Amino acid sequence: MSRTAPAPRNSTAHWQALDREHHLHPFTEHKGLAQSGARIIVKADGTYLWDSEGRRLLDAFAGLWCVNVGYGRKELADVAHKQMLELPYYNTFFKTSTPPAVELTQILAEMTPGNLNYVFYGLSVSDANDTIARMIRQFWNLQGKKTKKTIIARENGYHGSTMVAASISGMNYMHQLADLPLPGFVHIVQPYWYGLGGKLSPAEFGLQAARALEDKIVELGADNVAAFFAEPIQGAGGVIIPPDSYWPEIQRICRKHDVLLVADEVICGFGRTGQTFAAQSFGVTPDMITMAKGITNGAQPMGAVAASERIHDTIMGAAPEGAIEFFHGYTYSGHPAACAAALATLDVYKKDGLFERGRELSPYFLDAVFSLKDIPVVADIRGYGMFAAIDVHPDGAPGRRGQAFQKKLFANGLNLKTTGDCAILAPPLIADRSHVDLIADILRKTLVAL
Ligand code: PXG
Repeated sequence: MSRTAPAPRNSTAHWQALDREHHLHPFTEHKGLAQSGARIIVKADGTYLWDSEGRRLLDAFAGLWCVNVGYGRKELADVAHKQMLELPYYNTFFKTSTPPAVELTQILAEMTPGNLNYVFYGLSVSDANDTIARMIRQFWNLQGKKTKKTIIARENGYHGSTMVAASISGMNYMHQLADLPLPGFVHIVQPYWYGLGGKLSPAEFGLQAARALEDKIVELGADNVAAFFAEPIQGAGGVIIPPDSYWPEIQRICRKHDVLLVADEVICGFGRTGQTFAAQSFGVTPDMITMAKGITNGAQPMGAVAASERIHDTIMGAAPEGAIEFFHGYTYSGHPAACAAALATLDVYKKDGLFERGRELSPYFLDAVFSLKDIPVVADIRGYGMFAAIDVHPDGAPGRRGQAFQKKLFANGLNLKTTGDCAILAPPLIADRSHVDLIADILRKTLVAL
């Protein structure tokens, strides 16, 4: 117990001291946090955040890839408020539903590609990916192909933090101390041309990276492979944009070997690539997709799975011996306030034409980011739609310069995330040219002085 006088209530020191005492943070190095204290964010509006020191930060990371329609949207708060007065909670188990869940499902079934007409709700994409892994097992068991069990995903992919989602993820540092991946999850090379392409052209490398999937399927035997999971563009892994040749070849391989294709659209979905879902941008039709984040603008926790008719008909259809119950669900599946917030968010996308707006702003945004290429500390720049990443040359230990970069950006009024020595940009879709100019100015000023 400290004998020094406590910090005044509501001061930064007060929040930091209390936070340090009991709070276990996700993806955080706690020894370092204890020394520096947490950054305390106290409010937000539009594309800006404010911290407890009164500093205003332009948010070039949409919260955590969530806040596509911006902060402080009254429409979202109003519908959630109204719903919480009308029916704050009821479950969707045991043949029950609620109006917001019914309406949302209808709209999502229309928005999703192909015949992905069936939607299951969860709270996050970690649990949505668990749900998919479970559905896939049931699907192949019911199809009578009981050996089709292995899930293939990619190195450096991120699919969440539950035991199954972390096993699908291909980040070694997540696996190491937790004895992961679980049996039955394997990983292939990521389509990262800048890092792994060597002398190949992007198109050649895209085909080679896709064919690593076919090699793995042949090695394991197609009768043992259930599904391939991938983010259309890897987000957390550093905005890894596959060459154009990659996705069509992946689709061809999955179809040839009857391996289900699962697209994790949690970051890419809802306008980030210029279309509703990135699968549409890349011209592929997965069997299942996961979505979250931009579905409610982050204002309520929600994850969702969309499944094709084939999957639905097999899992939920009549078994030879009679009806099958789907023994899976979460207390908050289809939560009425979350569904209401999602309906309001989807309405804003439509009313404000935000997917078109992102598509129109994208060339200006990408030009602004690529204009930083001349700065000596910049190693690589990648971008697509309203995504971008800037790799800086390492300085000593990997990630050291990235961390210093992020810290200086905050000090200069820009919020974004760094992964190692890579800075990631995903501004809200409501951003305009003046926000892009400010992002580019702060980046240049900070990079030049790094
Ligand atoms: N899949 C993808 C593609 C994600 O980006 C998840 C699954 C897990 O979602 P939940 O809702 O369970 O958190 C995510 C989450 C980062 C970062 O560093 C990205 C996420 C989470 C934390 C950090 O970019 N995305």
